[in-house]
Amino acid sequence: MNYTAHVDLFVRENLPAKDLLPEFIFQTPELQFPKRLNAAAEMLDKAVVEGFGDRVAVIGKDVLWTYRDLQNNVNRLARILSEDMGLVPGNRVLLRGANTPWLAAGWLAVWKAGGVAVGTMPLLRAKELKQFIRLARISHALCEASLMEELELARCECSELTQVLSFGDSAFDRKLAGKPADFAAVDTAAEDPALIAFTSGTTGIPKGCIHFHRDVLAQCEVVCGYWLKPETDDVFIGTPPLAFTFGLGGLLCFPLWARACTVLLEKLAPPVLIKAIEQYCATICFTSPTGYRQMSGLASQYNIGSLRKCVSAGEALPVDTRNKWREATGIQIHDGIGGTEMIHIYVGSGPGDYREGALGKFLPGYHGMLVDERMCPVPAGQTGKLAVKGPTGCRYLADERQKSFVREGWNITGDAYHQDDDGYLYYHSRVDDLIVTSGYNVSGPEVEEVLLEHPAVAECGVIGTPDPDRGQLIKAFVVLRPGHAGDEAMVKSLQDFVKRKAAPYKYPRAVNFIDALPRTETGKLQRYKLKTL
Ligand code: 3UK
Repeated sequence: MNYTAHVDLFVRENLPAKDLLPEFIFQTPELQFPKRLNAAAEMLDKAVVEGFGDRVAVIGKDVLWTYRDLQNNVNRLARILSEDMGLVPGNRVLLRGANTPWLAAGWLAVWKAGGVAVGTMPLLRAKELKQFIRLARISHALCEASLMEELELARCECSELTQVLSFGDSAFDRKLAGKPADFAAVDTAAEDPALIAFTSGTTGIPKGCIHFHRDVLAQCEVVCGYWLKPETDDVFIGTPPLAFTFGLGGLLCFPLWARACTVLLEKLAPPVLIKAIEQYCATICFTSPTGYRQMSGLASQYNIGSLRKCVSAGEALPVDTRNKWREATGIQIHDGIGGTEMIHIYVGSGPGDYREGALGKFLPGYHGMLVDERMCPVPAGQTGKLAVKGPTGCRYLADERQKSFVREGWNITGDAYHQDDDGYLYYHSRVDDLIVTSGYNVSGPEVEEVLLEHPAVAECGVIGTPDPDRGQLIKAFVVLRPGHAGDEAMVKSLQDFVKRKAAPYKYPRAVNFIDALPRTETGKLQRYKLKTL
C-alpha cells in the first residue's frame, strides 16, 4: 500500500476495488497536488502563515473569529480529540450540530488530527444516526450539547461509538481552557480519506461517499478557482448544512480557501438568510432554488446591495425563479449541479455564459457525455444519462451500488439531460425516483419503512409529486388494516408518526388511502403507476 498516515485502516480497506473506481483526471496545473496533503493545514494553517491571521474567518451568533482565533480553537479541539479521546488517524468522527463556528472548528479539527469526518444533519434522529454509526464504524462523536438526546439514544444500541464530546456548554469550555493552542497537523497522504458523506439511496440504506484530503482541495480549485472566483474580502453566507457537501464546500472550504470570511447561520430558513445578508453585508450566497424563490418576494424589504454572486444547487432552478431573483437583485444566479458522490459542482452556468433554460457546461477540470443504456453517446439534442469524470468521483464505502454509479471509469450521476450543439447541458430529471423536497433528498422506501411501523398501516408506497414551492412533495399511498378509517385524524396520526420516528422533513405532506397498491407479478411496487393516480 502507498504511504498513509492512517493507523485505523477501516475506510481505506473498504474502498471500492480498483476496477470499480472512476477514472480521476488532473489536467490543469492547479490540480497537480503533492503526495502529502492535509486539507485543514492548507485551508487554515497556510492562511495564518500567509499573514491572514488577523482577518475575520468565521462569524456566528455573538461570535467573530479571526483566522488565528479559528486556528487556536481548532488546535485545542484537535488536542482534546487525540489526547483525551484517544483518536488515532483514520478513526471516524461523527459531527452533529447546527451550522456554527464550533461545528466548523470540529470539521477542521478532525482533519488536522487525521480523522475521517462524518457529517450528520441536526434533524436526524437516533434511527438514522444508528445506521451511519454502524455502516462507518464510528468510534468518536462531537455533538452540540443541545442535540445530545438522539445521539445518546443511538449510542445505547451502538457499542462501536465509545467517545462522545458535547460542545457548546460550560464543561466543554473548561476542557478547552486546559489545552495549549498549538497542534501540528497530521501529515496525511493526499489520498487519505477525510470524510464520508452519506447520501440517501432509493433502497433506504444510505450510501457513504468517501472523499480524500485531495478531493476537498480539488473542489476548491474547480468551483472557486475556475468558476466562482471569490476574493479575500468576500463574505460567504447560505443555508445548506455543513453535513451536506454543498454546504461544506460553500460555507466552510471555499471561504477559507479564498482567505475570505464565512457567516454561519443556525437557523437555515430563507427569511433568516435574507435578513442576515443585510446584517453582515454578505457578498456570496449559497442556497437552493426554493431559497431564492422565497427571498425574491422579500427582497424589497431589505438592503441586500452587498450581494455580488449567488449559487443555486440541489435541485433544478426554474427559469421563473432565476428571473424573479434577477428582477429583485440584478443578479444572474450561478446554477450548478453537484452531488455527494462528486463532492461538489461539476456542471454550472456563470453570469457570463448563461443560456436560457440550460443548466450550463462542464466546469474546467471535468468533462463528460450523454449516454444511453449501453454507454453509447447519444447525438446532440437527444436525451441521455450524464457520464462525467474529473478530479473527484464516486467511492462508496463497502457498497455494491458502486457498480451502478461507476461504469467503464465514468460516474453515472443518475440524471437525464440533453445537450445542444454548443455544449450547453439542459437538465430533465433524475433517472430514478428519488424525491427532492425543499432541497432535501428523501427516498420513498425510507419513508415507507417508517409508515409500515404504524399499527394501522397494512401496505404503503411513497413517491414525489411536482410542487411549485418545494420542487416535489412527499405523497404516501396507504392501504389500511381492517378496522381503521382513512379520515383526517388518520392522516395526522400517520404524519406525526413519521415526524417522530425520522427527520421531520421526511413526513408525507399528502396522504391518500387506497384499497391495494399496484404491483408487478413478482410483487414489486410500481411507483410510476402511483404517479398517475
Ligand atoms: C440533483 C440538481 C438540477 C441532481 C449537491 C451541489 O445536490 C447535491 O447533492 P445530492 O447528492 O444530490 C445530487 C442530485 O441532486 N441536483 C443537484 N443540483 C441540481 N438538479 N439542477 C441542479 N442545479 O439529481 C443530482 O444528481 O444531494 C449539489 C453541491 C454538492 C452537492 N452534494
